[in-house]
Amino acid sequence: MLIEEMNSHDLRIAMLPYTSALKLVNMYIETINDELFAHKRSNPIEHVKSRLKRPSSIARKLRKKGLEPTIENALKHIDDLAGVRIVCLFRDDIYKIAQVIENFDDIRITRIKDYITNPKENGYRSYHMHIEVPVRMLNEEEWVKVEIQLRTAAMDFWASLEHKIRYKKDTEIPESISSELKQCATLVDKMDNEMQNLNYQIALLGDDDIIDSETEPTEIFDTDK
Ligand code: 0O2
Repeated sequence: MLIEEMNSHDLRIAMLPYTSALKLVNMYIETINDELFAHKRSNPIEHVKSRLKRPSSIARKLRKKGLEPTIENALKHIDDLAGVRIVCLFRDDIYKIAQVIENFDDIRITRIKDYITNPKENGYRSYHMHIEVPVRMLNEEEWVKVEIQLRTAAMDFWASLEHKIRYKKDTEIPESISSELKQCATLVDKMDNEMQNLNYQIALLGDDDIIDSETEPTEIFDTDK
């Protein structure tokens, strides 16, 4: 059956494992955040957003891949039905958090796409982890796919605007806008470099502990309904 023709009850049932997977991954991330704060007095995660992909977005992606937009195809061919975005202030924090996630015993890493080291042609930068987590359903345990995107706040700002332009417009993006966006991506990268350097210099002053210990671990979650 075509996704867009499914009723909301059937869709919710089909997506239940992904809803549970998101809860599990959010719990892991909260643990990482709390542990880093407790042991290192550091708050590397600025915020976390999680979402289930909308039916219209699933159908669009399947059509783009040349597939019929059915739920079976979605479950088989789409890796980001459940998605979590972790936004950090500094680029180094992205790799630190990715490393911690990789070390979790009960997470399978199936694919890494490092669009920070290898940005996309349009300037897009982010670190993508395709993972699987074990979800206990009523009758069985299932390994469920989740895509984690890690980026800095500056990369997130750029990607949000680019996403809006790309999906709002049915027509091709004018060359002038694409090229300006690409220039902005270069500026964002430069700013991320400079902020990272500044952060190192501040840490060398030896007061980084004082700065962070003034704050409790922040409320990092923002879940799309
Ligand atoms: P939405 O609306 O955010 O969900 P693949 O099957 O792995 O080859 P896929 O899944 O397109 O192809 O992989 P990719 O390129 O890693 O993209 C996965 C998601 O990353 C996208 O999901 C976007 O959220 C984000 N992304 C990737 N490239 C770009 C980009 O150039 N600009 C922006 N703003 N985001 C990007 P969706 O389904 O495209 O969109």
